[in-house]
This record gives sequence, C-alpha cells and structure tokens, in this order.
Amino acid sequence: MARHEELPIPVYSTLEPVYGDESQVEETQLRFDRLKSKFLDVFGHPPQFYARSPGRVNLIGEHIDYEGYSVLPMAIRQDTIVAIRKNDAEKLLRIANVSDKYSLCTYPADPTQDIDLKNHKWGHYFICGYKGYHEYAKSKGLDVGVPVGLDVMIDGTVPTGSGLSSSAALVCCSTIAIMATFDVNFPKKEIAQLTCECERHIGTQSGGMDQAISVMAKSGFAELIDFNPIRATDVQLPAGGSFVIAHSLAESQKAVTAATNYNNRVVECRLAAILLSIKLGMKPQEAISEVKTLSDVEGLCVSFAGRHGSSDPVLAVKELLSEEPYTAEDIEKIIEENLQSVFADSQSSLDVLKAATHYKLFQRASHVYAEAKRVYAFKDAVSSNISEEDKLKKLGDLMNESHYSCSVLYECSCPELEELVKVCRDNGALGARLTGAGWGGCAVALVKESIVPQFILNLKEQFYHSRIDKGVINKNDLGLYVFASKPSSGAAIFKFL
Ligand code: NG1
Repeated sequence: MARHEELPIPVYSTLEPVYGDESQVEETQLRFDRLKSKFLDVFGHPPQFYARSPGRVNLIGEHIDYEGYSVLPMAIRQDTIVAIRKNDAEKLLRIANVSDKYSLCTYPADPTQDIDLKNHKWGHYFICGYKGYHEYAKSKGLDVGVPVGLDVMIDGTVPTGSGLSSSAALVCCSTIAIMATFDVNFPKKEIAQLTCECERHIGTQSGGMDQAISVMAKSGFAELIDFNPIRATDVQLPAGGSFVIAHSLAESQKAVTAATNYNNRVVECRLAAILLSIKLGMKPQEAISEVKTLSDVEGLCVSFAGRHGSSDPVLAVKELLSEEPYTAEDIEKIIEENLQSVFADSQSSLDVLKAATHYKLFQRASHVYAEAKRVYAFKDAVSSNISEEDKLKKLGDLMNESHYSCSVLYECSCPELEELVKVCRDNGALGARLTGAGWGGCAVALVKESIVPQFILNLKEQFYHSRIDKGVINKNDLGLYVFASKPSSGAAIFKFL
C-alpha cells in the first residue's frame, strides 16, 4: 500500500469523512451554507469547489524545521475553507472573506506578479498559492493555458497571529482549491513542498512544518514530519493525556516583524553553521557556498564531539562558538567575506542584516541541536514500554525543556507567554510551552485527561478574567482562546453533487 503522503488530496462529496461526529458536521454544514450564500451574493454565481486545510499545534520541535530537522505537530479542528469558481469574463482574482474584518482584495490574473510586501494584505496569502501552483505546474511541464480569473470566498476559524498556523492553512487550501479548478491533483508530499516554497513569497523564510501537517495530517494521530524528502510518520499519543491550547492574547505578527524576529533567527542559524564548519576545518569560501543549515554541519560537530568522548553536537558549539554576541565585523573576519555578499541573493536576509546590531550564534545553535534531539526523545517516549503515567511525565518534562530553550536561548517568547506557561504549570500541567513561531500566540499544555475541565476553568480565572475586565477580549469569545484539542485530519477537496 502507498504511504499516505504519496496519495493525492482526498476528494469528498459529503462532510462526514472530514468532520466526523454529528455535532461537528451540523455546525460545519452551517459554515458551508453561509459560505455558499455569501459567494452567491458577492459574485452572482455559486462556487464550483471547496477546499479545506487545518491549523496545527506543534507539540515539540520549535524553530528547527528550516534547519532541516524533524518536528512533531498535530492538526487541530480549526481550519480554513475556500470556495472557488473560475470566472473567464474577468481576468481578475477576486478574493473575499465571510468575515467583515477582511475586505475584498483584487489582483490581476497574472501568475508572474510580484507580491507587494511593503503593503501587507490578507489576500497576499492566496496569491502565494496562485503563484505556487503555476510555478509548480510549469516545472512539471503541465500546460496551464492562458491565465483565467477566479472568484474566491474564504472562511477561517484558525485564530490569526496565534502560532496555530492560520497562514499555512490559508495558503494550503488556496493552492488546493486552485488545483481543483484546473482539474489536477498531486501527491500530498509534493503539495506540502510546493506550499512551503510558495508561502515564502510572503517574505518569511519558513520551514515546511505547517504546510506538511496541514496537508498530510491523519485524524487521531500526531505526525513526525521529516524533511528532505518530506515524510510523515503517524504518532499515536498516549491515552490519558490531553493537549490544551491557550492563547497568550499577544498577537504574533510574523510577516511584519520578520526582519528582527523570524528571518533574523534563520540568518543567525546560517551564520552559526558557517562559523562552525570553518572552525571544523572547511575553507571559508567552501563553507559559504556549501553550508546552508545547522543540519549540514551536524556531522562535523558530532565527529568533533566524538574526539572528546561525546556524541552531542552541542559540545562543538560550546567549544567553538563564543557565548558573547558577535558583531558583523567579528563574523566577517572569520568568514573572510562581507555579510551583504553572503546573503546577496535574498532580499529578506539583507533586511535582517540592516536591522541587526549583533548575532547570538552560540545560543541559537545550542537551541537547534538540543531541540532536534528532544523531538526524537518525545517520539521514543511515546512508543516505549514505560507506564502511561511515566510516559506522560516524560513528555511533559521534554515540553518544559523545550520552552526553556525557546525562551532563554532562542528568545522567541514574550511576557504574556511566560505568564501563561507558568499559570498552566501551577495548575497541574505536566508540561507547557509556547508553540509555533512565538513572540506571542499560543501555549500548549499537556494535561491529564481527567483534570481538563477544571484546568481550563482555572486558566479562565487566573489568566483571562483580568483581560476580560480590561476589555482585551470578550467573555463570549473565551472558547476561541482556550480549548482542548484532539488530532484532526488534513486537507481535503469537496465537490458536492
Ligand atoms: P507559525 O507558528 O505558524 O508562525 C512558523 C513557521 C514554521 C516553524 C515555526 C517555528 C511559517 C509558515 N511557519 O510557524 O515553519 O518554523 O514558525 O517552529 O512561517
């Protein structure tokens, strides 16, 4: 039997296979009805197809996907649905949203258009998918014909800026919906790769975790996602534990803050990798052209560690990199090149150099190597023979270690997340950590199933009530900000008869 990432996106004519139990199907049917009637109102004709892609929560493995390391997320119930129809009369992409918060965006039907990054619009994420589909089809030698107009209506329930991957959910279901209108479907792993690449048109140098899980998730399982090539392995989480997701209410504006936050870390990791490889014997020019990620230099670090009686690449980081932040000049002296030339082919990296005053290479590399190991420790604990109780405890410990590393070494936490993680632990979480890119967004806590309702009540009292009083959120919306989640299923296309 083919592995599930080899299969195309499933096409359904009813909601049940994706939305499962009765109550969820009923609720979702209402969403689809509303989406269709809004589509009719705005565009004057009904949609041809629908596509959906879920958000995700990353259980462990933060900020390591773009360094080539495996991560362990699960899809959540919240998703984005796209309704779509070709419109030959207008050579336009008209992108509307059921929520009034997002106004209609119009773009030319031109797959070669540049995305205006200085002027960030929510519709840009659809254009990522539009460009991505055409680039991919072209690379496969498919004839996509002359560009056609598309009418599009979107309905999303993944909270934005929350670290639950609303952006990837939107990019993935946009791409899949576009594919459906062109009557093509590809293996999931190819779609995961193409959506990861096309989301970079938005200006973040993202790894492929979010798109991979959104496309390849399976109901009831978390997935160990490997890269190069992309692969998903089912991970059955232990019974008796539940993951509670809670929003810190600080919005993480990843695309807007890319130069100082997300892309800055990608650049720091690249520089750390280049420095390590030079210290481990590579010629500077060779290191600059060959070494892209910390995983590229792990072998050298492990050999170094081996000569010192260890197998841990962090030992090389400790011995060879300085704990003091590096200036650009410090680095240029070692690599015998100026930084602008190293990153000349990437405008978003040049933006990082412009904004940075120093580079914390020791801290970032230490995080990446240790976090990569924690992912396997988590996976091994899940499949080990220890008691359920010990398993949950071990997973919780790993999540706590991951949070500490994200907070102290990678510096991608924020005061609100620190407070929330502490409240989770004070109320009996076996482990709690920020999830996703960080700098705001959500925390995920591992909690014994039996205490979940009380745990959520305590969070409401101890974290959210004061914020409701201050008017930060509305009491009626609390369920959107704190909830328990089971692993949900991945992307799908709906063609209703
Ligand atoms: P979120 O939390 O969705 O912004 C981002 C990246 C991931 C990964 C995590 C950190 C995108 C689309 N996603 O996720 O690839 O690097 O941060 O682990 O940029």
